[in-house]
Order: sequence, then C-alpha cells, then structure tokens
Amino acid sequence: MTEQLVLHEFSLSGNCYKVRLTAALAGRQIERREYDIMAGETRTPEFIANVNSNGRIPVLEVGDRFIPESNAACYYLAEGSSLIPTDPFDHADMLHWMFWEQYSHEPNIATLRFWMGWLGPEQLSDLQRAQMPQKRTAGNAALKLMDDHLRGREWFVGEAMSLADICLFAYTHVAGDADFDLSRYPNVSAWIDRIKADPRTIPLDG
Ligand SMILES: N[C@@H](CCC(=O)N[C@@H](CS)C(=O)NCC(=O)O)C(=O)O
Repeated sequence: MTEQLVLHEFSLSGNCYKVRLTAALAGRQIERREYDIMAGETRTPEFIANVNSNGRIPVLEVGDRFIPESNAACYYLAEGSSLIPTDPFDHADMLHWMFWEQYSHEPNIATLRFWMGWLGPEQLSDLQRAQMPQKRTAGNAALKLMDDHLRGREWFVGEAMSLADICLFAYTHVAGDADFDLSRYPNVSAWIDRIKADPRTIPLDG
C-alpha cells in the first residue's frame, strides 16, 4: 500500500507551489492542509513539536513521517520519474541548481515578493527596509545568471525538464510580484513559457 501524502502549506508560497507542481508533473496524489503563516499558525507549540521543529512550511507528511524543506519534498515526490536525471553528472548538476536556488535566488526574489506583497511597506522593519536594495541587486544578478545559462538551451540540465527547472520556476515566474522586470531576461521568459506550455503544469493559485 502506498503511504498517504499530505502537504502542509500556505498555498500562495512559491516554496509550497513547487511541491504541488512536482506532484502534478510526477503524477503523485497529495492532500493539502492550509496554514495562515501571517497568523503564526506554523509557530504553535503543536506544529513545532509534531510537524517541523523549524516552524515553517512546506512540509510533506509521508505516512507518519515529515519532510520539511521544499526541495527535499520535491526530491521525494519525483523519485523514479524523468524529473530526476539518471546520469550521475546530470543528477549532481540538478542538485547544484537546487542548492543555488535556495542560497542565491529564493532569499532575494521570494523574500522581496513576501515583503512587498504580504507585509507591505508600512509593516517592514528598518532592517528589512535597509536590506531591500541589496536583495534587488542580488535578485537581478540571479536572473541574469539564469538568462546567461539558458542561452541556447531549453532546460537547466541536459535535454529535458528536471527538478532544477521546477524549483527555479516557482519564484521566477512570479518575480514580477516583487517588481522584477522579466522582459530584461528573454531566455528566462522563453523558459517560463516552455514550462507553462506543458499540459501537466498547474498554476500557483490553483
Ligand atoms: N528553505 C525553506 C524555506 C521555508 C520558508 O521560509 N517558509 C516560509 C513560507 S515560504 C514560512 O513558513 N514562513 C512562516 C514563518 O517563518 O513563520 C524551504 O524551501 O522550504
């Protein structure tokens, strides 16, 4: 019997969306449980004790066990599918882009999207306000690096869509929410259209 899969999420988060998108592309069924992160619902003693000691979503519940961190949850769901290359070099290269997404992309683009779209300018602390220009510069540097890599290529790794594309797509395609101008990055824009054109792709707000 296959184990029941439950995604603990805040559905408008790109980190949660990438897990749902992976499930859709890999043909895995998941249940969804919504949390209001603005109300601190992932910071309750119950959540910390039972779901994720780090107090954050997404978390994929597999039977009676839990996988925090979006890219780890994607990796679990994609196991055995074409989203994970079998060639050892391509496999490592896929991981390279997934780690890069978490260190050089998400902390800039996703954080600005959250600050601008959810907290709003009045709610930002002085420290957050001071960090905004640096995050914008770093976010544009990430988009430029992606654009350069995609010149003459369809996918981030090898000749097919992999988890590297899914994990990077999640926050890139909504970077406009944080006032990043995607028209400056034509190869990224074409890649976004390519992923959206896959009939299995689901929208972030679906
Ligand atoms: N590296 C983590 C980031 C998780 C994360 O920051 N989650 C945010 C939403 S995208 C969250 O739970 N925020 C609520 C909080 O920190 O209380 C991942 O990829 O899953």
